[in-house]
Amino acid sequence: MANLANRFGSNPILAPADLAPSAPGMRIECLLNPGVFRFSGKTWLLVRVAERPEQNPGITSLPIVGETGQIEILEFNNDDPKLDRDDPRVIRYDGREYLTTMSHLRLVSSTDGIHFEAEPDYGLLSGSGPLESYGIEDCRVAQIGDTYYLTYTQVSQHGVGVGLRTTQDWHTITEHGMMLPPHNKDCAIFDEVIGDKYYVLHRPSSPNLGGNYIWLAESPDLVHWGNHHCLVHSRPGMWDSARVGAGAAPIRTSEGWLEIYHGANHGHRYCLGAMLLHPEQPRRVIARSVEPIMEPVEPYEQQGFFGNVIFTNGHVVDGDVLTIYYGASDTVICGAQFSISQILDSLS
Ligand code: MAN
Repeated sequence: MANLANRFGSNPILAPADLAPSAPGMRIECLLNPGVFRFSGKTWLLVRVAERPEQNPGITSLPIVGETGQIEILEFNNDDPKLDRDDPRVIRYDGREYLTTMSHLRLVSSTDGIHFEAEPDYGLLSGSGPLESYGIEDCRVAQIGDTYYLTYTQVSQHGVGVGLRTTQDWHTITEHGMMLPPHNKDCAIFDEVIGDKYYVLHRPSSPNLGGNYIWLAESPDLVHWGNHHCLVHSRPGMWDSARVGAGAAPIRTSEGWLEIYHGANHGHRYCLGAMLLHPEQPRRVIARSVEPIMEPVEPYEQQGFFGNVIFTNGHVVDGDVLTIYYGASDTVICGAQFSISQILDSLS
């Protein structure tokens, strides 16, 4: 097992009880999958907060954003034969799918990168409009110049796509609508231009022919994305046999762009691996982890709302030290450090 992670001794660093629900009657079920950035001398997490109403016996209640923009609560009788509750994350009723929780994004900050506190002066980011009526999830934060680019999952009955918002001060946040249409998620913009182009990793799904693969696209202006190219597939029989998806923006190294990605097998076990992209031609994959660099082995990574999950979409880099923040079991937030040169060595 190629486990290269050095986990924080204080894991988990944030749990649902550490934050207040967004409204009376709501309960935070999960904190997960934070975007990460540095701003005003501190490390910040843009945490995904998944909530639902307090549950009553025999009834599944879930929130959606109604047409007027207000949160509405839907209720389903657990005995109803049309109700399928097999997956804790999604229910199916009469041919339609709903998320059991609704997610918004919340800012917390830290001076030491380990102890995080709520930032009540900064508003929370919620779903808005018909393409985000089931919430917003798993935001990557890229910084280009003094602008932060937020790419996140938009969820609604219309499908799962990638939304874009930008900000410079985290008080005024501009919405740019849907950047990549369904089905697409796990979208990470590179923090630097290569040649004269912006690049992005993304993860369209093509379930009938193809799969859940990581793609690369380019843009002259961060608005128009094209020249799509499929970078890596899931690999039959391996730890990433069912799905793969990018983490945060790739890290520039002396050997190329190092991307930490998640891979899951058909048992929904989510691990992390790495791949190395050519420094000038990022569509060339130079190397890829045969074994995961991090697997769910700690109790908090194996048990929770959805167990056996390590999912990262945010990190900070200090020289050779890569600090990732990750969602564990879709329930709590944790941290771990890696040596970048050790990851690169594991790829050769
Ligand atoms: C999907 C996403 C993630 C989540 C994992 C594991 O990839 O919804 O947000 O962490 O599944 O449930």
